[in-house]
Amino acid sequence: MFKSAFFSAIALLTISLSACGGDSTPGNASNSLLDRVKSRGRVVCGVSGEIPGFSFVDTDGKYSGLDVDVCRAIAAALFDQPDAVDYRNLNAKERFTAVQTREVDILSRNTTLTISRDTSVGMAFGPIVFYDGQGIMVGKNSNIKFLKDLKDKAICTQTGTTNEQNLADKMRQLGITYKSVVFEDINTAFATYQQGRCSAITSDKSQLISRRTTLPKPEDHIIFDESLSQEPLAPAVADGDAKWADALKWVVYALIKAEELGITSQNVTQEINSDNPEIKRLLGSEGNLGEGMGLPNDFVVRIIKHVGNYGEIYDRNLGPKTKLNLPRSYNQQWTKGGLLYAPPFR
Ligand SMILES: N[C@@H](CCC(=O)N[C@@H](CS)C(=O)NCC(=O)O)C(=O)O
Repeated sequence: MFKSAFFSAIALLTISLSACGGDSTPGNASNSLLDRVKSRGRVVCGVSGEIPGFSFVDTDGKYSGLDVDVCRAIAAALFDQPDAVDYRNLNAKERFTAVQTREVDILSRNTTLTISRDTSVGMAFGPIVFYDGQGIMVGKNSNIKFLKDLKDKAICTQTGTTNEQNLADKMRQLGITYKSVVFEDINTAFATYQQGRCSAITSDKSQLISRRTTLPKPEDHIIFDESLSQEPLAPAVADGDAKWADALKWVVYALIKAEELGITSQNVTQEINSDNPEIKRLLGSEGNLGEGMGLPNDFVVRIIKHVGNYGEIYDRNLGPKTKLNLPRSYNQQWTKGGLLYAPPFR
């Protein structure tokens, strides 16, 4: 009698604890990529490598860009070493297989989050790192101003992208016939457009703006104001590994939250002593949010110290001092009218 009352009291306590506190479900510790990556000491990141501002490899083999900085943030969180990343260049067609076969630990490559990719292609997406839309680029002197002007013209795009599908949908909807010229390689796609063998090229607007900077005369090309679609770009990992997916998710949210709270690479070491409880939890000077997910408690300090917050990353790669000069627009914090919003670090 006493025994069963004792056990029901314990059970009740457990229920009430899990109702008010954190999730008490045990993680699958042994099987997670998080543990394997930690013991390997390096993270393998799939990127494009061909898109300045997002992921680009220069002639010295050095990678840079917003997508690259997501990889660096993971490495900073895990190893306190943002350069402990091995990059793999992946084109649009090969990217998902590379995640499924574990050739890469993370895909951080201008990839649009869609329902089918999330549910049947076997990806688990992290938070959106760039809100984009699909655009059309044409020669300035081409007299092509609207989609209808592309009737029966050739349009270049890349295979295995949402762009290829969106263009088909849009033109079918408008009843406009056109010639789809599809490439696996982005360089061939842009070279073909540049040689005038396509009247237009379509891709995410950020990519068009980025690649336009690499054309001999960028000013000779214009991008339609109109967007054909929404392209929310997000990093992803293989489905079925909640621990690894959580690490990616909260590393990205840390970048966003740090900007919201005014924590930068310049002030992060002072902010460790902040009186603000939210900052204390974020930076691990109070609580054990990091340890709870298999990361060091100061993982956010490591990230911000080495890589900066989202705003710093944006400015460095896409901001007014770069060739791309992309306005923040939707990619601004929610507190400033944008869509970036990180859930509480609690
Ligand atoms: N966001 C779109 C497009 C992504 C995409 O792969 N775009 C091409 C340009 S059209 C690209 O980035 N290619 C780079 C490469 O192949 O390295 C998607 O996820 O399908």
